[in-house]
Amino acid sequence: MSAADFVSPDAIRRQFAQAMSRMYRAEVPLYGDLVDLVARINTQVLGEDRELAAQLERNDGRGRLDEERHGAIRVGTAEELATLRRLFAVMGMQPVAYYDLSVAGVPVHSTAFRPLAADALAANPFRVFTSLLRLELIEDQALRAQAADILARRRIFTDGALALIAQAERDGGLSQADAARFVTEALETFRWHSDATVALQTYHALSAAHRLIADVVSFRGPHINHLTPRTLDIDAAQQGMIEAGIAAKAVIEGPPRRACPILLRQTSFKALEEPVHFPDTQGGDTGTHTARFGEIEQRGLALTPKGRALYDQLLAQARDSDGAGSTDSDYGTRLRAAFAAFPDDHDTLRREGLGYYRYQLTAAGRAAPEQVADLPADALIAAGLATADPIIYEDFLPVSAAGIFQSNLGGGEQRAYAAHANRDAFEAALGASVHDEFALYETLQADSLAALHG
Ligand code: OOG
Ligand code: NI
Repeated sequence: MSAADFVSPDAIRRQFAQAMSRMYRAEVPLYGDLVDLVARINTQVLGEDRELAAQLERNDGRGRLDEERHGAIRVGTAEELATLRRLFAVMGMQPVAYYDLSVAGVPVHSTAFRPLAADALAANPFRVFTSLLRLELIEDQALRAQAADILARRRIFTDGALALIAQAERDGGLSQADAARFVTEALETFRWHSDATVALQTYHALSAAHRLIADVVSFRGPHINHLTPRTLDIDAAQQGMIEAGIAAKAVIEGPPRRACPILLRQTSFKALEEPVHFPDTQGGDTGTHTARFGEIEQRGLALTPKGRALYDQLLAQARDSDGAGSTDSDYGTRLRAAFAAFPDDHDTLRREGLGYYRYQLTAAGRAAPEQVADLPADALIAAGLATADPIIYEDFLPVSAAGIFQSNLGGGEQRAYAAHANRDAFEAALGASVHDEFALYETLQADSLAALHG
């Protein structure tokens, strides 16, 4: 078979994202309600905000919006993580960024698998936030050994999926028929299983160490725990959730509402309490487990390291001003007050080097190549010959992620682990290094600048 007969990784990713969405809709009907709510709000926003609609069109952003999702999973071993890396690579998804959640009391570290190139993101930006459990953070040695033993024995991939991954690696791609089989086989890894693999007592012991440990260790595989549509107005979405009687999280994670959205804002509904059958409780008691929830996000401008440092500083200021964290009722006020120091118009954000922008010639610019040739980007923009649109943030935020984890674990597990970030250990487990997100945005911006005079 020649390369021309292979399906593109983008097409496989789209099929997989759609299959995952169908599966999750059937498993968690409230997710379907969120998708419908977001679609309604996005249509309304685009009808009212012509400028935003034009900007999305200019940047190939309209088509992807209706399908855009991210999901999240948690795995237990290096081998599981490394095999996931190979599985996602078949769909053109690469690990980007390292997130340390231990500082927020969650015993995992993470990356996100996602497409890298502008055209691949436009085709389908599906991403999966993927966390690896840090067993070394379980203090009880016997429990740690037991968890490691359970994890070592499970197999989270089907034989068919493993064979097709190897085939794709060997041949450089998959045919249409094999891609369809790959999607079906890969989906099995992410399915929910209401049968636990451990005794109820073990589940309780793991849960007492940390509820997340029980979630990872007690089941056959890394069930997808949420799937998140992207809204253009998260405040409207939050309001819509409340009006629909959905138990929304109290606080929207991330920056406050702004004229120029930056990075990522997220809200979620609490995890469902689901019946679980334990192998030692025949016909009798079943237990419950909370793992799966719904989330909505709004994405904005990707920030440069300088912009990100300012964001981190202002967020810390809002959270720490009286040691109150993000859960009290004044938090919204403090957050808005702190972010008054973050410029909120695109000219200033761009000129001060706080965010990444995509440059393009306007129709007038394309019609006047000789005029364009002599002018730098700023002059082209001033003359109406070029536009600079925000490059959208495609990644995640560790403080927000910790907030999402916490609100879905219940209980007061805010205690930070003494452990530090351990990116080297994560990359050793992954079997690859993670891409630097700033370098990716920098390249997108530089390519667009080069194309102005190309
Ligand atoms: C992942 C939570 C992080 C996000 O959007 O920040 C996340 C998890 O609960 O496994 O999905
Ligand atoms: Ni999420």
